[in-house]
Amino acid sequence: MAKEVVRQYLPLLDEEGRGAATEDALGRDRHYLPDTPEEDPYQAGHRTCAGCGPAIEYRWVLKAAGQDTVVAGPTGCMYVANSTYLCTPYTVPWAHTPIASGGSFTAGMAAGYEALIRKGRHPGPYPNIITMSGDGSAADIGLGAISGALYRNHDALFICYDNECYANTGIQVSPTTPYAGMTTFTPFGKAIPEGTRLPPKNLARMMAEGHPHCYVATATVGYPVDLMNKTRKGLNHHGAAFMHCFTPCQKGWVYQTSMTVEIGRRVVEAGLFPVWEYDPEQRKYHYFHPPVQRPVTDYLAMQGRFGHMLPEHIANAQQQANRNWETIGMDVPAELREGEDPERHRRLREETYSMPLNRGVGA
Ligand SMILES: Cc1ncc(C[n+]2csc(CCOP(=O)(O)OP(=O)(O)O)c2C)c(N)n1
Ligand code: SF4
Ligand SMILES: [Mg+2]
Repeated sequence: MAKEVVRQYLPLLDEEGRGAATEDALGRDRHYLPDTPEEDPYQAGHRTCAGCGPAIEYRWVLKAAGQDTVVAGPTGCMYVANSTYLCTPYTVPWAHTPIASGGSFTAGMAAGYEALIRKGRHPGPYPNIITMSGDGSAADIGLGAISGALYRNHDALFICYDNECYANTGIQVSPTTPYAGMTTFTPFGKAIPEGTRLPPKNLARMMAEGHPHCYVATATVGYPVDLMNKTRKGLNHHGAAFMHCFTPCQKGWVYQTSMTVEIGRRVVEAGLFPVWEYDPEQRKYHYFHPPVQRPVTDYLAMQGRFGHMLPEHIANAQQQANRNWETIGMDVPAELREGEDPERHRRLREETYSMPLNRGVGA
């Protein structure tokens, strides 16, 4: 007789009751951490760059998932920099997959574990099955395989760690490279002064709209507890779940190493990466409303990849952010509306901030 497939339940971490919080001048909780698990299935000793956002994301996700987890990683920085011959930083089973097949490999793992448990060949419970693909894989080369796995509703969590470029092969443009983000394939010049002219692919929204039975969420490394809880919600969801996580790449984006987490917050506060959850039962989006709303320059000026932007480009970026504020149901303050006018940036250039010259604001 077929055995029952028993699923795990991972309790959510407390995001309220922030007794130990110390707030910064802008009213943000800066140092709050609940009782996080002590286990670290992603250990120190890997070879990613200092301040690597994807490495921070890997660590928090695997901390949230715990030891009864299996992980797949398609080709990208988080495969290459983490695994040298006979050596990985994982204390859980991990497999590399070709860049195109993170979705299909993970679907196979999920179906395989179900079958083994039913046949009594794996003692169970059903493990936490996670694949973490770069944006080049999840939004481009491996998109079809992930979409197929989501559609067939395999019980696994599919994560895109988004460093907005093909980092491992030398910081080339990817479908999630933001407007005006410079990469080695989109240098700025006379013909295309903004570098990247296209808007980024809205990957998470595509996944939610296209697979309405799946749990879908966006997160950033700027909000670790939120990232851990969304990992757990995705794993607790019976069926396929997708998470799109914003993960700064200090090598490709050119910023001070210590600023990774700060950039993960500022992108949200600048309205350029809305953080939300899609609940498949209610078929509704739940948007996070950050307590601080900033001009996009507070975010852009921290990174060398935006250092070439001209006033009209900054105005375009502010326009994009303002539309995002409207989409998530927040008012657009007058100062941010004025930022849609290139003239304002021409005037401010000499006075308040240094676009297009990058001085590392916030460092
Ligand atoms: C089919 C295929 N095309 C190209 C490559 C070369 N390649 C290896 S890693 C990589 C970059 C992947 O980018 P992304 O998925 O965003 O991960 P990141 O390196 O940014 O972490 C590429 C293009 C490959 N391995 N397979
Ligand atoms: S290039 Fe970027 S993504 Fe790759 S290891 Fe370095 S910081 Fe991380
Ligand atoms: Mg990438």
